[in-house]
Amino acid sequence: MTNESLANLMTEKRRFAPPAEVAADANVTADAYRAADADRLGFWAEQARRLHWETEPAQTLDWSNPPFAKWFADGRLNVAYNCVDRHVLAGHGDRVALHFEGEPGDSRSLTYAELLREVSQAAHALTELGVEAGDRVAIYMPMIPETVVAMLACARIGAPHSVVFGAFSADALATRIEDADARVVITSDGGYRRGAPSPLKPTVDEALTRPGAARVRSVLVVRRTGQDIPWTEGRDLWWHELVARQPEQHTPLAFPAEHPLFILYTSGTTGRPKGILHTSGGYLTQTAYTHHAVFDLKPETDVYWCTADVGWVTGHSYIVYGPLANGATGVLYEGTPNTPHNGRWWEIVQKYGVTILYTAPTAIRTCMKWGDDIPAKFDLSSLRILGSVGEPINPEAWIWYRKHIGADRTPVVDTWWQTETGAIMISPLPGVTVAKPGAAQVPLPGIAATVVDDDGAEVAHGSGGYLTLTEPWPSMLRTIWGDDQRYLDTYWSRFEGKYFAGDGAKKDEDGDIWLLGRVDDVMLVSGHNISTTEVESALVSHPRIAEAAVVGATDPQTTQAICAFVILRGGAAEDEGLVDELRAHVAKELGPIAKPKRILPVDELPKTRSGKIMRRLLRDVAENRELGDVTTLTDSSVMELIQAKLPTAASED
Ligand code: 6R9
Repeated sequence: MTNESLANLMTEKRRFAPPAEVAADANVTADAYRAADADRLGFWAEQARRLHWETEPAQTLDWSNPPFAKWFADGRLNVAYNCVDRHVLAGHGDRVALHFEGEPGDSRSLTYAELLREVSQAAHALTELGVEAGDRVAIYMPMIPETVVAMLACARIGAPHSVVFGAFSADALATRIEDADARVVITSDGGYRRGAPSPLKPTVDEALTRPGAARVRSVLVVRRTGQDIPWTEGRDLWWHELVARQPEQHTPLAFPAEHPLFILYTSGTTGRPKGILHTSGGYLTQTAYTHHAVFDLKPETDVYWCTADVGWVTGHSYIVYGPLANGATGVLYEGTPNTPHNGRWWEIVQKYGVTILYTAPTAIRTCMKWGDDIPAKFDLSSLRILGSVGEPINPEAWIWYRKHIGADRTPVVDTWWQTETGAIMISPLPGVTVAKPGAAQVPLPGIAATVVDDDGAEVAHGSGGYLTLTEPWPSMLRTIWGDDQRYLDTYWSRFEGKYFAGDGAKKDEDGDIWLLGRVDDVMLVSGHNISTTEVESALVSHPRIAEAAVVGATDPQTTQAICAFVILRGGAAEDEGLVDELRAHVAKELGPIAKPKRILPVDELPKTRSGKIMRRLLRDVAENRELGDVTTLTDSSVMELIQAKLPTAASED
């Protein structure tokens, strides 16, 4: 794959140097790059010392059987002890670990001492249910403190958890329970979403009727909404009954660094979902280090909020493990950004004095759509660092984020990583990097990444290709659960000796990395490769457009034709000239070849809960096919609305 141009992504020429006050007091300076370049493994061995090891590791990396890595293999530690106990023992028991904000407005702040008590009791409860080290536990929960407690309780007793998104269907849940052979499920009666209680337990009940999930023997249920729920005596147990009667002290055992910590499923393009396996010591080292470095976390004073769902890897690494390993004070919000009003997030920032905010480009663009006046009503002056993750952030949204949320003052860090990488890999450092809006820019210290061509050769500056990782890293996936061959085939077979991430990227003239989206999404138009990211970015740079999703639909003349689905900015009205105006705008930004054949204004785009646009479904619509699997959509009615609009609004040449 080559990319024809990056004209639009790179038209934003402004550069943002780190603010003097951030640079002066930054956790990590440019020295970190030098140290890691001089001795990569020594650098990671040093980072591992952030953790408490029951047995200090003498080995750093064992790469004798690539690509099966072992990091810190002779070290022993307990992950939950590192995230909770040691902060209490260091005298920080009264520090808030989590400010929980329920969607209906209820709130609860949990200190590290309280978290320790709850995690200890939950660990005893799981043991009482017969869970032993190595046994898998499925967690199907809303965004409430008990979810974090449940994850840490599993970690404490060495039982790998498999968190399944609370929005997944009974079938999706059943397949994941079966693949991991989980015998215990932790869930809740429900959670609050969009102003109403939304049930979860009935979905678990349904999942457990599937033959593959029939071996589950216990379902532990947190009471959150108080709804009436079906109950199976002998199998179902209330959390508040079982957990609350357990002893408040629990002695954690140390496990080898390579002991499995969790499995997290990502949907493969075909068939069975892939259970990404992460282990303990390397994962915790890199999540803790990156959280410290990329967000410049000062645990005594910062209030850190990652808006991701805990069922996404971002929730695992940057709500739970990284921040808690660092003794951070975090915010956990249960609901949607627009319940009961479009300013709910900013109200939360104001209420808790949030200093670091980590969210997804799609959320930022949604806020752009709602209008600048909404965040302007709140006091956001506490914010000092903003982060982005999940998709390429187009320069327009980057600038908006910095200006309207960050008072034109805060650094914005665009962090590239994946479920498979476990932790952030490519990102600016807020006190070091001169930021380029729209680019993730540089591999973090200790990380080796590059862009290669079809033959696996590194591309020259100014060229595009495939993003690859060229050296093992501590938080890398260890395998696909139960399927080493699929691990080899999926990630290590395309380029000899390199991990291929599935993303297209370009190196600019300075060697900085710009992400261009999944290579599967690249369009082929009359012999030219065009990235969906670039056309989307060009569309969003038009003042009337808030969001855009672009797909290539099969076309008899041009191989693929560019189809764009756009959402108008708050207040902008759809008129006859709009589609022509947008096509002309893209032609001007990127060249006539990138001009969309069809542009369809819509009210919403199909997205997963982690905020990724499901282009696959839009392609189905654009090609008049029946829709594929919609179970991972946040809101499946979106597709019906889009389909209903299709025939009339399309613009043809
Ligand atoms: C953490 C997470 C991974 C895919 C990844 C890429 C896209 C994530 C990005 C980004 C451009 C960024 N992605 N962060 N693309 N810039 N800063 O998102 O994990 O859900 O596994 O998705 O997301 O395409 O390959 P996951």
